[in-house]
Amino acid sequence: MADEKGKEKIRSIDNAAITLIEKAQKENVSTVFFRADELKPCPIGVEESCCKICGMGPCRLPRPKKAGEEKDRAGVCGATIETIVARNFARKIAAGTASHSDHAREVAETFLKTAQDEAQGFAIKDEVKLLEVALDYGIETEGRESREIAIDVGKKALEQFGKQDGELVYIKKAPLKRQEIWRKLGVVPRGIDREVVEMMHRTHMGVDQDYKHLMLQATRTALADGWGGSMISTDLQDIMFGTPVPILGTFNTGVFKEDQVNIVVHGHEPFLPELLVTATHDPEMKALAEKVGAKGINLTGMCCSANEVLMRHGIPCAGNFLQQELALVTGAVELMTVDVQCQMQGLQDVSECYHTKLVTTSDRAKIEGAIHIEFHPENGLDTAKKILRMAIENYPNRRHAVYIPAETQDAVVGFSHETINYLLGGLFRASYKPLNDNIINGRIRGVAGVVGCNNVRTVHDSAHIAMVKELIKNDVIVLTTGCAAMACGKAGLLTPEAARLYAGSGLAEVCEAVGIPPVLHMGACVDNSRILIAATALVKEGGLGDDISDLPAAGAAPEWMSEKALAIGQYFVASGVYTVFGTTWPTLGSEKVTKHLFEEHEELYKGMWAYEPDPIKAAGMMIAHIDKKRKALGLDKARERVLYDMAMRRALD
Ligand code: SF4
Ligand code: MSK
Repeated sequence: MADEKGKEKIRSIDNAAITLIEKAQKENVSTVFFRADELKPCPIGVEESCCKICGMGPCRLPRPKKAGEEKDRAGVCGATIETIVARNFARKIAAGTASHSDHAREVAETFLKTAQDEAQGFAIKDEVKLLEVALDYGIETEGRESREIAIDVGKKALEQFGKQDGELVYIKKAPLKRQEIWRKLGVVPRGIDREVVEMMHRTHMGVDQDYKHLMLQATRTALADGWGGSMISTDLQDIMFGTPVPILGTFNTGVFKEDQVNIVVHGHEPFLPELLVTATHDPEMKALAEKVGAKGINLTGMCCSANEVLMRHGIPCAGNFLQQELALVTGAVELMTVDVQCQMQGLQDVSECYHTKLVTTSDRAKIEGAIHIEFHPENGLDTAKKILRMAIENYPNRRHAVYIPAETQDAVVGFSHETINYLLGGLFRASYKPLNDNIINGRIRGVAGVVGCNNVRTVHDSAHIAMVKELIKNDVIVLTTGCAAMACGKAGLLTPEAARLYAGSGLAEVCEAVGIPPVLHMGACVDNSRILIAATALVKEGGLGDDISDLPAAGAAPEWMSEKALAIGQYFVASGVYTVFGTTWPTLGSEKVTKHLFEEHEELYKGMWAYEPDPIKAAGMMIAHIDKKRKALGLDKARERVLYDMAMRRALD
């Protein structure tokens, strides 16, 4: 489709996505890409200069168009623009934290049912991790059965949500210096639900009206996500489904098979996807597939559900956030399941254009028009088989010519903190020492976490790939999760060969010696908690300072779109990480709030936010920060940033 100037609009750097967007256009199927053309962002809302939390508003307070026309801006109640912008930002953090944490609650409840033998098809798979987590929770393990320990772990995990005072247990996993910073500022979360509820209360009309004070509670809320809900999800999912180890995976929409029953699991909770993996091996299901004329059953994933089953079972990933509707446009998908988060309502309309059955499975999320089959752990395997049967029986109903793009890309995925520890140090001396040594000797310049979503307001995947290539070229090893990880997978950056092709000589040398890619896939959005633990392990190993903020490290979400990303960003900043977001920035309506986040947060947390939509410039900012930290550690010798000229960038693209 052409833009206003008649130029063909570039929507993705992924050829599979491009061809399916064109197919959708030809078939007159509405997707996020076309809806975004028709619906431009509200210029007042985009900078959050608008308050609509009471019936006297909405109060719209745009910035003056010309310099020099600045005047005090306040809503009908007198709320200043600082209060309004901070309140909006804090509410987004509360929503993001609530999302990760409600997922975690579901995990903890299912974990407890599993331990009590009430969950059909689940088991305690990783007993070593069970003991580690029990230790974190202060649970007695000596001479006790795994089942008893697991019941106590499940109960203790659930307590984290309703606690009213004290501290979340995982807070003590952070470096000691970090804990002291949080305690001094009074931002240690007491209980997960409590912080979210208090945030919503304090942002109600006429409550907390001091932007710095609001941001302290926003920080406490975000920490309840990163060092609370998300970490609980990661740990308990690992115990139930297995801690990921490196495994071969395949990315992109080319993973669909024309002559097989194609199913997509989409969303975030790994319960049903895990049991669908089991159900696809059932001989009865295989026979049924044959009976309807299919050569097999092809289970695939989308978004973070994909990450979960990809890194534990090698289930292929059909794409990231902006590809969810496009997957159905292939005409090859018999059934897509969705549970919670990041599933577009537009999926229903697209599914109706083809033969696809869209099935909602969570008791917390329905989509009008979709089939609702609720998943409960008590009869989880039966539900998985029922859904699988429905998919198989839908195979003969394909009514359009199937088009499956050719693009697929193999990758190595599943680098948990435990695996990195083991891979670097070996079984008998598992440690981060080789990584620390290589950072100290300069072969590796630093570490970057590149995470987050796709956003239709940028060219799909372009910012992720440009940023990650720039970082690894400059010897910065990248840890990645979520849809960013999938972008990297599709672009071939999650292979050991990528080190030779794209990394600087120092990083390439280390990757080749250890046999790892220069970009490490660490899982789903909740698994950003793995990055916190990896950063803490680097600190504890020694030689790189005594806090996360001392590390030559930075974080980024160049294509973020969800409120969860803001919660993640705030807990990274509050953990001492310099964090750069792209696409858009939701506090630009207030210079003071933006300055507070971008500058004054450094004084408070030794980490701060930054905003830069150009991914190359953003990578440059991250590298400059890494170099600043290297200098502070006395490691600044012999490091020069590789600057690209246009020809080099074109070659990379
Ligand atoms: Fe307007 Fe104040 Fe009501 Fe917000 S709380 S909508 S600023 S009157
Ligand atoms: S799915 S939150 S679009 S990473 Fe976790 Fe992707 Fe962002 Fe959703």
